[in-house]
Amino acid sequence: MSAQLIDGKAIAQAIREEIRLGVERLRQEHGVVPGLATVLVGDNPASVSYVTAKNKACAELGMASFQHTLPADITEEKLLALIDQLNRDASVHGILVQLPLPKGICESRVIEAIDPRKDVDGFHPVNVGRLMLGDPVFPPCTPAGIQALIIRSGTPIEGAEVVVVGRSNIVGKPVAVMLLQKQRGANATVTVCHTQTRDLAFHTRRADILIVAAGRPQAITGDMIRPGATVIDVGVNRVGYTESGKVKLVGDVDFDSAVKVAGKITPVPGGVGPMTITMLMRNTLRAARLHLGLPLDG
Ligand code: L34
Repeated sequence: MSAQLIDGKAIAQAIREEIRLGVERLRQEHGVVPGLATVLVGDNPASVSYVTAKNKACAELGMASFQHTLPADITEEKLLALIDQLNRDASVHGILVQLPLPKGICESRVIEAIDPRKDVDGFHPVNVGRLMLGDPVFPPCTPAGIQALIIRSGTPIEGAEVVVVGRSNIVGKPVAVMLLQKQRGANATVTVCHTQTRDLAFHTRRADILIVAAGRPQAITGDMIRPGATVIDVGVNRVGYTESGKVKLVGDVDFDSAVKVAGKITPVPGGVGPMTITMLMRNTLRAARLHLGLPLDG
């Protein structure tokens, strides 16, 4: 038996079409075009490719994007000055500072400088707090994408045993909180594993839904997966080049062994990645609606 593939690209495309219609309606009814400012510091190849994809998605959905590319040796002061300028720019509804930032720049200080009403990543402490309380204005993009993938794959979340591998502020912690909430599309029993977990496989084998954001290539193998489980692979690791000279990507799950055991599984690429960008687009539309005082989902 081989697991059913969860096609993140196709699901992302379907959601993007809904967002495109929302953007079009906002333009017609209110004369406002949602605008996203992206800030890229340095030239990390993965970051360059993700930010490029984000700006391209804006164009495809009828949104404006303003790309700011800064040298890796920029001072924190100058970066903070740019953020201040974007906070005050009325054509900018969302601000995204691509992470990680170069050494010497304090990420938390930069994130806290973003106006929470424009924090489309949902990383500002105010937005993290709202997420914890169960009523986020900007659900963080990768966790929101994961939740949407699970729901659209037809896997029930209510009452399920969810195991998250990884406890980062970007993925592990927020996705655990989201799936724990007393809400539709959540209500799971959530376990969070990490580098100090004593017996990782003991936990992962109990999972109906296994979410892997370990940050380590192929950390989870088929023998660690419960037969029939839904497996969400959040990892995007660049591990050399294919024969045709393209970057070779692998996830945090060893796909070849996992696909034989899982019930449903996301591929890398084409799984969570496209969903992250889609949820950023949704949050940018929400930011524009917030700016206009409109209901966020509309
Ligand atoms: N501020 N920094 C901020 N916000 C984020 O939401 C991110 N993240 C993570 C890194 N830093 C961030 C992203 O955007 C990771 N991430 C991200 C976005 C898109 C993709 C992967 C990670 C993606 O589209 N992945 C494609 C393959 C792309 C490729 O060829 O490299 C995929 O199909 O998985």
